[in-house]
Amino acid sequence: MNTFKLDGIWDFYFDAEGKTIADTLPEINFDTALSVPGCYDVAAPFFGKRGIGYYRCITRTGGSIRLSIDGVGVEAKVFWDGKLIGNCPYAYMPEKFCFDAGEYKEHELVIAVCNHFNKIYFSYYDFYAYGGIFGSVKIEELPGYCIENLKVTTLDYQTGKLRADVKANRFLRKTLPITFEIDGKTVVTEKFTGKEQSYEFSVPDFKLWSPEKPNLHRMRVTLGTYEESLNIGIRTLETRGTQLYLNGKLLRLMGYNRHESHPEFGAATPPSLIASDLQTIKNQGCNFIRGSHYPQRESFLDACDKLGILVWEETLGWDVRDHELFTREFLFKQKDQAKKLSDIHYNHPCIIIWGFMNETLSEDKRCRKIIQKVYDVYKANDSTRWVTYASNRYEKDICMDIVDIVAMNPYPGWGGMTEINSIHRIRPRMEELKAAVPEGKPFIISEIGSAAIYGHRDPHRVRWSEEYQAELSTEVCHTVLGDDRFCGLAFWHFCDAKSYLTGGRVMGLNDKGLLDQYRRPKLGFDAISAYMKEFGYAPDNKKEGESK
Ligand code: ADA
Repeated sequence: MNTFKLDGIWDFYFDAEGKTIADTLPEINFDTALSVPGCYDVAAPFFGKRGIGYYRCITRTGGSIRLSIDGVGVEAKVFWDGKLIGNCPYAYMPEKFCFDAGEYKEHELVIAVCNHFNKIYFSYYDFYAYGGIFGSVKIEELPGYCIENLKVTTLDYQTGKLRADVKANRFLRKTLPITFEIDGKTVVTEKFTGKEQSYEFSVPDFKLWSPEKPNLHRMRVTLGTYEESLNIGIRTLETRGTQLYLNGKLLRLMGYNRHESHPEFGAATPPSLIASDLQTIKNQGCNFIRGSHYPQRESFLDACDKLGILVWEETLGWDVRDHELFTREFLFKQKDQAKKLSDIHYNHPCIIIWGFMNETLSEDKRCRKIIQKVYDVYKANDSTRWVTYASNRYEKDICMDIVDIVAMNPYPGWGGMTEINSIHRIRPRMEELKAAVPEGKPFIISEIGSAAIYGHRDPHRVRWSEEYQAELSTEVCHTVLGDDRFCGLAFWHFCDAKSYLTGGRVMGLNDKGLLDQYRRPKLGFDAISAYMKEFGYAPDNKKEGESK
């Protein structure tokens, strides 16, 4: 089976007048060229523009194929030899399309990308809506049928027993042999009949996956002449009272929220930058990233699997206002995203939390229904992971009982702008928040932080100075990390990220990064590093290490 990526330089045309993508392609004069993956609105001549970008590549293939696109912004339609074959309705969401590519010869693939706001990506979100193709474009030449969905679940981390749930696509109409190999050893040889089957087996010479020892096994599955290979990690998540456990060991999460954002790449950050961001986080002693506020790239998740960085991945939806929130369309789109995301990224051991609807109206009964429904979709599709949303309704929140982990985004020490310094407010506020969490629920701080303009130094430690951010970050570490009532902490945020000039964002940036947008550390980053060096954050994990 032939598989290849189409990443490279594609033909490009920008229609500045375009508002929505039609189902038929117009006559296009591809007058320039751009990179895929890449964003068209991060550099001249299309910097900051909104419209439709048409990307074209010519590729030699044929027969039954599966085309994968690892995220676009803000939405896209996909055309094969001029014919519409599918939509990418959600920004950042990976999509796959199986179709008959025709005779084996050169074909034209056009991806039309529109970066106007839409009914899931609203203009008031506090992160820039980039236009482009954010991840790789891949083709798999199929024998007609294929495995549409493969879910590998750890059944018992003590014996290395797994279950693989296999769903074939609708083109499979006969019984075929299926095999599973792990690290080159065959563990299952069976017949695959019908559309869906499950297999249980033990991994020979298994090693557990954990943040400290991110051991991966290589799995190869063949169904008739179809095959696919993937990395798997053996690990189990569990809650005991208010505490989180991974493979039976107490787990403490410490890290950052992170946007896919860079001045030169926009949301199409290259694997080299992703890997160096993750190394920076890991070297500091952190083990956790909240992928705020949308689905993540495959390269990011692959790197987290390999480096042992735990991930909260979430659907797109940020502080959505009531007239947009309480519509059927919004609920449908949240549920649809939750299902797609938990299908497509199911096999990444790094993902431990599925999230949705950042900072929603969780004090409202009508919103409670939505939260329950999206939660149920995730849980029905994946009962092995924790599901939550990040709340900023605090004491008023009426939905905390629904989710597996209560997550809050408080900003004590940053608000209260009439004071010169509000850092003394952090401790008492954290005590109040602890009291607001329902008894018996694990609790994490999913965002906390303060703005600092890179290079802005001030002897009086005023707001927006690096000193203020450093002092606040240290106080947060002291308050949260030593206290067992908190299972985790994610600073807002790893690095500065492009937003808009509206909402008081200096230079159009969300400048609460501990690094600036070019990844230069501010004093706050060093302050956290110093804290981690002195105190660590998960003594239990640190002392013991792990054998199996
Ligand atoms: C919220 C939100 C973040 C960011 C942050 C801020 O907590 O979830 O996306 O906008 O506020 O910087 O104010």
